[in-house]
Amino acid sequence: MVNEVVFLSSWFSPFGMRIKIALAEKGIKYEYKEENLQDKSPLLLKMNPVHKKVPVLIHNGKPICESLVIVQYIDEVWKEKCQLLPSDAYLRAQARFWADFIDQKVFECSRKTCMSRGEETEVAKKELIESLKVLEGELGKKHYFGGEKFGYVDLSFIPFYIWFYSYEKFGKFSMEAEFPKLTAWTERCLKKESVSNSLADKEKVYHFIVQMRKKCGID
Ligand code: GS8
Repeated sequence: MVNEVVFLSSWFSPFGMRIKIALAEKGIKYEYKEENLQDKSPLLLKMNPVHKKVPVLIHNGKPICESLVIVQYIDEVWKEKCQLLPSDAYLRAQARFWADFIDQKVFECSRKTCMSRGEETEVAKKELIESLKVLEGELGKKHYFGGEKFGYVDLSFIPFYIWFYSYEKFGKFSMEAEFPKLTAWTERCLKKESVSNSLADKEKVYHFIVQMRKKCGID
């Protein structure tokens, strides 16, 4: 069977980085197309007409949208190598729960922490610290969120590492002091080439956010 894989994303998208890591973990060859979100390509608009967002994976001409859906698709289609979701149904449900928590809670309050000022930043920062504490507790003494092996929850969360530097700058707190377990977990994840080769530079992301803040009139 032919396996033509095209991947649309933007360099700064943490959601896109999930797909990059999954493709690297599975050793899948693909063509990467960088999207300019200020001037979206006809291909992106055709392949994701509902949300018009990256990432999109196009497998043999058929689009799959939403990063967590894409990762699950990759795991099901390329199932021989390096399973990302657990095979046990209960553990699989738990993994999906935490990935959803990362998107619903962590992403939302981290975006607000970096893209606000004054009182609004303080409220968002408090919520961000609370949700990261929940993740720190869930990780506990484990090596990775799923246990001994890097998996779906790790892959869903590690792209936000590139924002940690910006959390510290805008939220004025130290990730290492507040979250020693998450910090050690980050270092473990970064030792994996699939991860380190897929993440954007954290300072470049910080400067991008600084520009976005100016554009949105926050600074
Ligand atoms: C989020 C994708 C997203 O926000 C997912 O794939 O998991 N829930 C989705 N993509 C952003 C870029 S990253 O911040 C995007 O494409 N934005 C374009 C727009 O909003 O027009």
